[in-house]
Amino acid sequence: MSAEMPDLQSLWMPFTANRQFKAAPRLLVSAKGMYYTDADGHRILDGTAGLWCCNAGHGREEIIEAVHTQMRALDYAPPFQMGHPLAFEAARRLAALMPAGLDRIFFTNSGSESVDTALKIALAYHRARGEGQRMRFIGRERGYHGVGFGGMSVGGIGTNRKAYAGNLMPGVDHLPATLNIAEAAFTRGQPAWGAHLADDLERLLALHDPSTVAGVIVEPMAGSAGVIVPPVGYLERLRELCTRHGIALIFDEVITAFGRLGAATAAQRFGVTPDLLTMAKGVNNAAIPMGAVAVSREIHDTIMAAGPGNAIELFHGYTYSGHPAAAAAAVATLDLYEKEGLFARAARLEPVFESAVHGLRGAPHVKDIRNIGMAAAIELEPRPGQPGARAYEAFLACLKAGVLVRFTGDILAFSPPLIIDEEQIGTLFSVVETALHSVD
Ligand code: PXG
Ligand code: PLP
Repeated sequence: MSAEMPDLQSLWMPFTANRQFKAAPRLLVSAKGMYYTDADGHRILDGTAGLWCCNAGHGREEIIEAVHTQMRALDYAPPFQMGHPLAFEAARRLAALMPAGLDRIFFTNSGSESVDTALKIALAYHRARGEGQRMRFIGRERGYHGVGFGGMSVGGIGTNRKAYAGNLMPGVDHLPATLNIAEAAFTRGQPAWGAHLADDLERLLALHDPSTVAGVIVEPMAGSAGVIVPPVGYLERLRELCTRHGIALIFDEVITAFGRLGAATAAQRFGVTPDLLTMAKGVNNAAIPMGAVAVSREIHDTIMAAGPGNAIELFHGYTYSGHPAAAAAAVATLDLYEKEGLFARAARLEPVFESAVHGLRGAPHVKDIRNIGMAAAIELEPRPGQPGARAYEAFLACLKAGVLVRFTGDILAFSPPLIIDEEQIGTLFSVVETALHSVD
């Protein structure tokens, strides 16, 4: 190793096989544009935009400069009962990007906090309008909504819930996942099969009584579970049922917002507007931790109208809500997205990306390929008795060949920065193809 190896023992790494990692560490030491550099000095093409978050690519001078300038002027200001101009400006800019009507912005520091915030706002809204009996939430199997107790409860990934099962939020039920490889393998974009799965919401509402349900939360495209694209008509049906029964529809757009699907949000791509929309990651290119919730006027104004004018309307917030450095990075990032037309670029490159990933149909072990926008997944047949081993080995082979991909279970996922070019898309998938040929 050229860079000195740090002592690895003190750090308990998140969502990581710590013992396996520490036996053979993989350290990134710098990044610029589409590439990371590892501790050995190798250049690595970023096929994942970090963790679905560096949508404008790495080391963007405009963001670095904005953060520096802000830190020199004002390092921190309390967000409770005080304010600073850039938080307001970041909110104004975000509001302008959101679907029409979702123009009130609450800042958090992560996707997990955004989800817990959205759930709390939904409860507070119903209470403020005299419907405090609405306490249930409906999530979806295979959904990922972060790791807070709220998000974990509405989430639908068994491994994330198992150890905590006895203390999850009460009053939560789940819709079925929409992925069905038998019915819709190798679908390009939205599957034609599966809109009827939204009818399960009607069944759950009949079971619990709709007047007890506060909110329905889904990822418009499930990212963590391996790029599960909504069937044609599915989100529309959820919207219709929530509207009919006075239930808040929450889209968790922590991954899908900021161009991943070729539009500012998945809501805009699919033409379905939720009542609350959670985001994080791409909000400021992941330069500084930040998340946000976009809230409808109706929900915001209902909560604002409750109580006397000197009362705190919502008993919720974080020490770092709208942190000056994060807000500066957000404004600079939104400028970059706009100046470089990165959402439109993602839409333009989608067909190239789609045909490149589907070109791996027929490669060894490939069981399904799915994609939308600049997101795609290749699901592998698990090696008998060793679930996850194939995808892990393929991930390692890609890394060795200079390409970073994401693996989860036996799924490889791809979500490059939106600045990727056609040649780099070609390199990404040819490396993956070679890697698949190299694993048993
Ligand atoms: N909701 C959604 C839809 C997410 O994708 C979160 C909430 C939580 O965000 P924070 O910032 O608290 O991590 C996420 C995060 C992966 C992967 O590779 C995905 C996420 C995080 C880490 C890895 O699938 N999504
Ligand atoms: N725990 C303690 C003891 C605290 O004092 C605070 C905030 O003041 C928190 C947790 C919450 O921290 P944050 O606002 O960063 O979420």
